[in-house]
Amino acid sequence: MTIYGLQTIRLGLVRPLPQSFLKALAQNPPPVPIDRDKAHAQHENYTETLRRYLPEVFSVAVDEAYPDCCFIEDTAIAVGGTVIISRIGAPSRLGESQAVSEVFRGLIKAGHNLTLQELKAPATLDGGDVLQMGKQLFVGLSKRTNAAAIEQLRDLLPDHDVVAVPVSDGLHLKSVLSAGDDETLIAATDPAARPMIDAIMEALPSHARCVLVPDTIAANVLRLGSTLVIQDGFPESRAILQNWVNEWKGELIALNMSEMIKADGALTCCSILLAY
Ligand code: CIR
Repeated sequence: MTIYGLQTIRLGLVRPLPQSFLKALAQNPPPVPIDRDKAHAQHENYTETLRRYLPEVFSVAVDEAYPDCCFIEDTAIAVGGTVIISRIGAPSRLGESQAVSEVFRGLIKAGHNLTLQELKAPATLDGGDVLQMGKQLFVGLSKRTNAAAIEQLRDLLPDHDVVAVPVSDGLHLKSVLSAGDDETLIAATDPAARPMIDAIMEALPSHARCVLVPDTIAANVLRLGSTLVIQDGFPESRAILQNWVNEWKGELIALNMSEMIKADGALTCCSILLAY
C-alpha cells in the first residue's frame, strides 16, 4: 500500500516506559507532576495502536537507568533500509542507543534487509530533529543536534538532500511540525515555528503545502498509511486535521499522551518506523 507518496511501513520499534520515567528530562517542570500509572497506560495504548496498524512491532528491553528511554525516536533514524544509530545530544541519554543498535543487529541476522550505520563523535543528533519528506531530510540544528551530525548524514545518505534548519526555540524541530505525508507539512501557528516552516517550504517542491494548527503539540502527528494519529484533547487542531484527512478519505485517531507531553515527548518520539 503506498499512499500519497508514503511508503508502506514494514516495522516499528518501541521501548516501554521505565518506572524511573518520573525523572525524565523536561525543559520546564510540569505544573501537575507526571502520573506514572497514567503514563504507562498511555504508552501501552500507543504501542497497541502501532501493533494494530503495522505488520511487525519490536520492543527494545526497558532500561531503568534511562528515564527517557521510551522516547526511542531519538536513538536512531531509519531512511529506507538504512538505519543510522545516533548519538543523543543529552549526555544522560547517550547510552540509550546501544540496546537499540543490538535489536537492529538481531533483525539483520534474522533476515531483515537493513544496513546499519552510526554517527560518530563529535556528532550529536536526536531523531526528534529529523523530518523526512520524500528524498529530503530536514535536520534541526538545535540544542541537541549539531553541524557535525548533518555533515555525517550527508555522507551516509548521498541520494538524499539533507537540509539544515535552525531550531531557535523549543527542544526539537519536530516539536513544532511534522510530516503529514511527503508533500504536506503539518505545523504550529506559533510564531516561533515560522522561520522553520519557511525554510522547509522553500526547499520542498512548489506543490507542497502546509497545514497549520493552533496547538503546538498537535503539530506533531504520526502517519500510519491511511491513518493519521493525532494528540487527543485539542479540538481546534483536531477539526483542521480532520478536514485534511477527509480530503484523502483517510482515518483519524486521537491518542491521549498527556503524561509524555509533560516530559517534552510528542507522538513521533515513542517509535522508530521503518519503510523499505
Ligand atoms: C528529552 O528531553 O530528551 C526527553 N524528555 C524528551 C524527548 C522527546 N523526543 C522526541 O520528541 N523525539
